[in-house]
Amino acid sequence: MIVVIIAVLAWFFVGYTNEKRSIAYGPWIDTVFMIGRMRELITPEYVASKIGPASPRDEVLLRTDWQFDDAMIKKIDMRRSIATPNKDSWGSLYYIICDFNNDGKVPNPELLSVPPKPGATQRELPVRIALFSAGADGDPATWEDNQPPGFVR
Ligand SMILES: [Ca+2]
Repeated sequence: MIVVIIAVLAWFFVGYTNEKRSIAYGPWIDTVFMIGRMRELITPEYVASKIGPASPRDEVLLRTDWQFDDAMIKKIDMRRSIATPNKDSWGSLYYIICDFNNDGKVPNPELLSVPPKPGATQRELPVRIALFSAGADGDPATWEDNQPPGFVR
C-alpha cells in the first residue's frame, strides 16, 4: 500500500512540476497529506474516546463526524490545508474503520463499499486503523478517485 501511495505521489509531483509551481498544494495533495498525518496520530482508542460510549463499537465504517480536540489538531499541524481532520478537500467526511477489539486487524474497506471494489477479495487488513477519502466524486464505491485508491496491492 505504501508503495502504491509513493508511486501515486511520484506521478503527481512529476505531472505537477511540469505545469506551474505557483500553487503549493492542490485539493488532492492536501487530502493525501491529511490522511497520512491522521494515520500516524489517530488510534482506535482516540476514536473511541471521541465517539462516546453510546456509539457502536463494531468494526464498521464510521464517518469522521466527531469533534477533534485542539491538542490533536495542533499535532496534525496542517493549518493551511483545504482538507481538515474531519473533511477531505471536497468537503466530505472521511471513512474510518478501527480495530476496537484489539486483535490487530480490521475488515477490508474495499469490501464494505456498495458495491465493493472490483476484484477485492482480502477480508481483513493487518492494521489498527483504515482511513480513506471518497475522492472528488464523494462516492466511496468509486475507488479510482478514492484516497488511497485501495488497501490491498
Ligand atoms: Ca470515489
